[in-house]
Amino acid sequence: MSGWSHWDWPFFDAQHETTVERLHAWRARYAQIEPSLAQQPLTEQCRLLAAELGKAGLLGYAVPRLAGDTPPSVDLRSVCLIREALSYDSALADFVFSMQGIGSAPLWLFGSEAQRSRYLDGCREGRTLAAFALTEPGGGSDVAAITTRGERRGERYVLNGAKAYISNGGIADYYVIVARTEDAPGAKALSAFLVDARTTGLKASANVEIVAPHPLAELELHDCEVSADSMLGQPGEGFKVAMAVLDIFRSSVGAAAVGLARRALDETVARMNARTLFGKPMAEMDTVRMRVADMALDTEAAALLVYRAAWQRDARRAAITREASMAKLGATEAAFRVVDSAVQLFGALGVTQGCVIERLFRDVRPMRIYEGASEIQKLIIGRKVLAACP
Ligand code: COS
Repeated sequence: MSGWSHWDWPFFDAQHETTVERLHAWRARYAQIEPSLAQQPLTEQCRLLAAELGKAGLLGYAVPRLAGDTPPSVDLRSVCLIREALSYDSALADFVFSMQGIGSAPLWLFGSEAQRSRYLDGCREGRTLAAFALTEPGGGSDVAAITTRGERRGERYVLNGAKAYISNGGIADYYVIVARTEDAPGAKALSAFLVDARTTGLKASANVEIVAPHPLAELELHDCEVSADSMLGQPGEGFKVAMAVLDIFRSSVGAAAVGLARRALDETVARMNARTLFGKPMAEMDTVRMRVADMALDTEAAALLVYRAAWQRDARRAAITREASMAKLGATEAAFRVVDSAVQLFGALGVTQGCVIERLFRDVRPMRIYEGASEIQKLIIGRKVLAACP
């Protein structure tokens, strides 16, 4: 990771040296396990990666231990450093890490003592896989329009509806499911539930295949009964739960995108120096130099947006809705341009199956869609900027 020296930026503290040391150890371990991992089916790869990430002490950064009355939180700069380094080598390892964070955050942010103690240690150790079920077949961008119902019947809620594109669907041990619990439209009628994967009436479909393979399924909820104390937070707080989780993890999607961009840039630099065209190394061609300059600028600017947002949340304990959206939007769009340039400079090899650049191209594309499409990030940023104007 030649360009990976930014952890001495002023955004970081002494504690981040430990994060970086753990990442160096992880990369050495990953190089050992990668060949045998690749022989396993996708779901098994995810379980093994979760166990390894747990053993390496990395999942603890996504699933924090709770200390007394201090409001639970992650060190977002560490989460971003980890996602960047993981995605540089393996988008699947990054996926596993991020899902443990996204799927556990509703518990450590809003869960009761009983809910937390049932699952969080397992999440931190990589024994328990988590999932967050927000998106529905009717759409994912408009959270306030969720149609899955949660009807109260005495001391129980009965869930009916469907969820789509649920990461870890089919392999998760539990799901956080957002459903409409009031007979009213809008954001304030939603509540979040913690549903064990073995609950009767909850069914996951076969794996949905996408360009960047990872466990992904549709969920069917048919008279799925849960006790009233399965709710996370208060009735009507489902939208708040979802936004709180997204506010934390959105900037880290940008970090994962930076990891892909750095890998594309490093691979491109190596190839441009090695390959001769029209009698000289491609690195000596001005057209190549200009494109590589754009790639480097995009990568560095993206990293600055990401670590600015993470620093702001960690150091100032401030809400970072606008900065997180900027980091997610700026970094995923930039990484897409960088990887696309790498494909162009690699020529036919760049679109050949098995070439690292081809894999990066498939890995980067969905990032502009999930955890809030680019258009949603623009909507959030535009609203915030306009509301702040004098
Ligand atoms: N943090 C805290 N509160 C928030 C918030 C946030 N990030 N965003 C909105 N709210 C509050 C608002 O302040 C508002 O409260 P009041 O009614 O008390 O004023 C309420 O929640 C409703 O907000 P808003 O009117 O902005 O909701 P909209 O339905 O217009 O839009 C967006 C919300 C588009 C931002 C939301 O639906 C969203 O993030 N969509 C993308 C979802 C996504 O990322 N899906 C992919 C899931 S992959 S896990």
